[in-house]
Amino acid sequence: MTETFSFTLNATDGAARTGVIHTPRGDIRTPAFMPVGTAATVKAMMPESVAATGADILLGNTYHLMLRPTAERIANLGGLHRFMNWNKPILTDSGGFQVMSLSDLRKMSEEGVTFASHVDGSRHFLSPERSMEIQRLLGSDIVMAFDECPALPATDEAVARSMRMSMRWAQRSRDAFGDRPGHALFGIMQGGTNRELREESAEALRQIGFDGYAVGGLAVGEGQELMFSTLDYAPGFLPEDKPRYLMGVGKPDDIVGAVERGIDMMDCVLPSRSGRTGQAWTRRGQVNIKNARHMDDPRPLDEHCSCPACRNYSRAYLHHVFKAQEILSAMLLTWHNLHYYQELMQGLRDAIAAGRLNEFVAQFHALRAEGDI
Ligand code: PRF
Ligand code: ZN
Repeated sequence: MTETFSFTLNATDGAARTGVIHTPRGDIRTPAFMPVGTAATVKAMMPESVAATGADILLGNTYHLMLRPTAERIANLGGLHRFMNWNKPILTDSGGFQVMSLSDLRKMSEEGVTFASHVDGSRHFLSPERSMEIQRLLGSDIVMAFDECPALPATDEAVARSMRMSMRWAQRSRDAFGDRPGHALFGIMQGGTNRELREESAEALRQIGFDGYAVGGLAVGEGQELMFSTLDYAPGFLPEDKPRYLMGVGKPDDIVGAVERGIDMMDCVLPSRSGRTGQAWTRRGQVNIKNARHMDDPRPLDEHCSCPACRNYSRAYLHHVFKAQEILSAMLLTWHNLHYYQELMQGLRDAIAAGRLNEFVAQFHALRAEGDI
């Protein structure tokens, strides 16, 4: 195991890349999908089961953990890895994005943001400095800079003003993070769907210097077409020798399109959240297990899937436990969805390494077009 953080690029195919992020807590194979463990748990999954799906890294949230059980309590209990029994790498988001989407009574200034907790209404403050302190207390392996993510659509002027503040916050995040061997700090590019603003943001981040770079501010209501057209140029503004992380993405076809455009890491609640609402993701697209057509179906969800839900249970059973509101329903569907996502990432990594990503993507779309059988 290495004691430092580094990124090795192993192969490229067009704009797509495959490599390994080395951390003291283990390697992260890229392109990587990070399951979301918001409240120190990937909902409905034991951590060893998350690892069994093939995940090398989890995402945790500054916002949720600072409110409950608090970062100081987790630090006193030995840090987030020990607290939640996950010994592989953890990336933590910095909090600003969740403040804007979840909290009440927000008040934003150059200094930071004050807000009321969505849990109990208590008042809190987040700034670049406080976010770096919380992520240090949690023991996060990959720390995200504190930023602001404007909702789209927004005027160029509003996006530019917000992006420039995020770049000043990026410098403050860098200064507050300091030098922590083995831990990485990622900057977050903003700038909406405006090419000049993306370029300006990337240049500001490169000047500061980070261990990796995120593309923030996408998948916030602009639609897949605009997201992809932004990803046609935005990753290219970032250093080639550092990982590139697209935040909060996405559906399987979003992930494939992002990887084709040079993205190395992604996270999304979709596979875990869908697992709790009866939605399964398979090679043939989405399957709604609630549908009555599954009631008498003895076949597995996907006969080619090796996850426990597909190996040991019928569609009829998965339909039944969902309808009966059994906890096992969320467990099995979440496991399947995370397994499917990780298998997709392995397929992408193998295809890029073999220089046959185009074929892989064509097959991915062809099977989905056939639909569920
Ligand atoms: N910034 C941060 N977290 C995020 C985003 C962002 O822009 C997004 C945008 N899709 C998701 N999560 N800090
Ligand atoms: Zn399965």
